[in-house]
Amino acid sequence: MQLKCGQRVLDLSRPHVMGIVNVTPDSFSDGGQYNSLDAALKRAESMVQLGATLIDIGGESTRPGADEVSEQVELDRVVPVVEKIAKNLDVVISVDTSTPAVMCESLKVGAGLINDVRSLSREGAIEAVKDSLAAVCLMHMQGEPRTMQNAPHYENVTNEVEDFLRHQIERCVEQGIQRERLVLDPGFGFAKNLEHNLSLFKHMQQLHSFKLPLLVGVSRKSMIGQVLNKTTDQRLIGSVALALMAFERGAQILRVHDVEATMDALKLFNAVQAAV
Ligand code: PT1
Repeated sequence: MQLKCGQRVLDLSRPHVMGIVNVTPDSFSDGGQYNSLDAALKRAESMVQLGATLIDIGGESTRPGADEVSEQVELDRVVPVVEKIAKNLDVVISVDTSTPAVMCESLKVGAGLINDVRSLSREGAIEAVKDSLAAVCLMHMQGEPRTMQNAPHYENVTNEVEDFLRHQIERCVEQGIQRERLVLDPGFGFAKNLEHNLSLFKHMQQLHSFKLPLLVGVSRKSMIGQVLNKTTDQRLIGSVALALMAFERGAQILRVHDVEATMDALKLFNAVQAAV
């Protein structure tokens, strides 16, 4: 399986690590140290050297409780970073945004994947990506980041995530986005309590029914903190463990803060698999 991301192609017969570069001043786990242009480029460069084949750039925090930012603020934060990384590095640039104007401007300067935690639900989002060659990640969430953790409820979380994604795929295809451009994400930590997250993780393989690539983001999230009773800066080992388990369950793209540690785990996994 292959995924076209603008001018680049990802070979999905092997796993891909997507390095997170937050360009928010309040970034939940890197303390917002990388909000200047050169710092973002440096961070991305080091991630690419360590093996990341995608860099995910986000200018709006979507962690639980986070407020939305204005379109202009998001444009100012994200687009110059996308342009700079596109000019300097050989990597697929993913843009973590729900804002149509940010999608449009990012695509013009070299974005290869639009990663929208709101699954292109904002007015004009489908139109913004439709006529590009970029891939699109559709993710499961209920409600909005600011309030999504207020008593989320499911009868069967995996079935409901599957139904939601089926609906989003159909909506996108009907409106002119080719199915081959889509990537799916269960949305760990988005309107889900610990029990929901663990059950969804366990049964993630069910989402392969769509025969579309799966992207998983669990890096440093509170589900790890809740099981291990650890703060965000103590979640590296748990993050790597879950990333490897996601890969075992067929996830092709792993969205992580810690590229080197994740790559080490994947390399060991592959070394064992390649043995006779
Ligand atoms: C994700 C994701 C994302 N996560 C995709 N994009 C975030 N495609 C941002 C917590 O529980 O999983 N997939 N973009 C970050 N969001 C969260 C959510 C961060 C929950 C932290 C938590 O701690």
